[in-house]
Amino acid sequence: MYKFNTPTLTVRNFKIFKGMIEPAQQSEIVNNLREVVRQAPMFSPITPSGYKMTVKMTSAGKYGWYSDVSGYRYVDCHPGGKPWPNIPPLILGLWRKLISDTRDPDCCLVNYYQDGAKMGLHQDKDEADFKWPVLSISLGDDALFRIGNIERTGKTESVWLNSGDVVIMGESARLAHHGIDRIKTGTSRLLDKGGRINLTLRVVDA
Ligand code: MD3
Ligand code: FE
Repeated sequence: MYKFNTPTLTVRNFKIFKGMIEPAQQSEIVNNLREVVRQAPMFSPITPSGYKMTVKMTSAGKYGWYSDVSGYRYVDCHPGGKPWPNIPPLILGLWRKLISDTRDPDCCLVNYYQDGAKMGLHQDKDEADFKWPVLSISLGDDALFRIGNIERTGKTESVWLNSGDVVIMGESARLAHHGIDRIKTGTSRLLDKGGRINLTLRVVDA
């Protein structure tokens, strides 16, 4: 189910490709995202327990990921009411090259971390089927990524993700707990206002 088979490192079946996206292409992706964010402005979702997430988000594609007190889910419109913008072709091209040229992702979730934003340990299980891997692209400041187990508890391992790194989470990694503990502010000049963007490409429908 994925076509690139020489990861720089593999941690608990998370396949990490360091620096796979060259700086010029990173800038091009950021330019494409400016248009996505213009059409679908970032917002901070509310968790089902009522906390405002520290990460800002938006999405592109058929669905966007959304959360409020009613729960986590995929929705077909931005909270402002408009459909999500299309996934930029350059980003789709990476999915087609690395994962599948017959099944496109249904969602490109755009996470933006600034000023101490983090994401607690969680599983991604709002999708209808877990047979497709999730593809992650890191842009901007370095992030400390924590990898856990299928179960909520047990030992975890941490790795730094840098701008241009790509991670593929499939098979046993697909339902592993994971999170972002912290961002090292000012480690990249890719984004004018600093911080880190993570893109995750996901198949949502079965
Ligand atoms: C493992 N994002 O959006 S990307 C998320 O850097 C999320 O913004 C983090 O966790 C970030 O849900 C980590 C790595 C990642 C993304 C999706 C996964 C790991 C995953 C889905 C299943 C398993
Ligand atoms: Fe996740």
